[in-house]
Amino acid sequence: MARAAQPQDAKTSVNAGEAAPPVIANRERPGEPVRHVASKEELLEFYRQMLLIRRFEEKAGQLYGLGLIGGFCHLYIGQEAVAVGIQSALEVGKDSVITGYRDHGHMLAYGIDPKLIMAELTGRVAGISRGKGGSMHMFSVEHGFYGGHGIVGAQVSLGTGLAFAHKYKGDGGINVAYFGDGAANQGQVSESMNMAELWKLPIIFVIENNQYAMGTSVNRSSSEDQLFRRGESFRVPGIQVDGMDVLAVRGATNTAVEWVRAGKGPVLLELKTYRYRGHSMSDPAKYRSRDEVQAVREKSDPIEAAKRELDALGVGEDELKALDKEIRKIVAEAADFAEESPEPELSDLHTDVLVGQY
Ligand SMILES: Cc1ncc(C[n+]2csc(CCOP(=O)(O)OP(=O)(O)O)c2C)c(N)n1
Ligand SMILES: [Mg+2]
Repeated sequence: MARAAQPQDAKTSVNAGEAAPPVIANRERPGEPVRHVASKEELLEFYRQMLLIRRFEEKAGQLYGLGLIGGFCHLYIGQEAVAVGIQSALEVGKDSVITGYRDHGHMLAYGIDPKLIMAELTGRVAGISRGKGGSMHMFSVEHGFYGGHGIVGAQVSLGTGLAFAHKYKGDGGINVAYFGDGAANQGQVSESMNMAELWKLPIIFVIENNQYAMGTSVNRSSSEDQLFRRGESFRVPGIQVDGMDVLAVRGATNTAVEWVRAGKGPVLLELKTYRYRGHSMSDPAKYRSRDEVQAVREKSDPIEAAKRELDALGVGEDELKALDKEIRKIVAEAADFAEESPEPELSDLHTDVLVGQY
């Protein structure tokens, strides 16, 4: 029989709403996350990164419209605070990251050169995966960025494998595996959580709950739509976070990182966020109203929220305008670079497919 929710149930959740997770007796859980306290400089840097992602994605949308980007292209506009808040808490080169096809923002937030990412989108040889991965399949082993994956949910099992490797090698790294609300219903995600908790693997499972999986809303597809509870039957603690607030994201990530790095096993973060654009560039978005999108933009935009906080910290409009100008220049240069770089040679068709010879 279901038990009534207790006040202490909401302890590990932010914005948990009325629903609260059951308490598991005598079990240590990560502490209650607190909103990250950022200096002016740090918040300005988060703002800069979020704006870079937004302007980059707007430009990618334009290049797609011009026919310069082929295949699928999934934009990250609206979700910027998630990648920036989480990636900023990781150690590049020590930790590993893996995500789905909506991956441009994660790479940018990890400090990867926008030119190399844009050239990958246009399928040019100067791209980070030599123009052969495209929007959905970008990689940078140097940064510990293991893609970019098109099979929904598959990155979660692969991320669990990366976490196993961190533990096996004893390199002190952790893995962050990002996936969507739709992917959260994949069987392999549950299998991965079970194994990760059993073996106390150093992994943070990150559900980017942008409310939709293609045209299906989370409430239509999920019997339990409070996705931070998805790990409960495997004893994976879950934290629900306002994914439109970069400092809330960073605060929850701090808590999760501390727990996971200490060898206590996985944590599940559910980031409540929203995508402003269609699922991909070819989505007419008939499953939701314009008013719904507009309302989120007006009330919860992560960049506007950071701007208001910067204003309160004394950062003037002029400084932010200059920053926007600088970012537009970086993005324009990336687009020029991506258009001018040559396509791969035909002889490259069979290279980089297998790591070794068989
Ligand atoms: C195994 C598998 N099933 C179906 C698809 C088709 N598909 C691509 S994206 C997608 C929706 C996934 O939504 P979500 O996990 O919420 O991620 P989001 O696109 O919102 O970031 C589906 C069903 C796929 N690529 N792989
Ligand atoms: Mg989704």
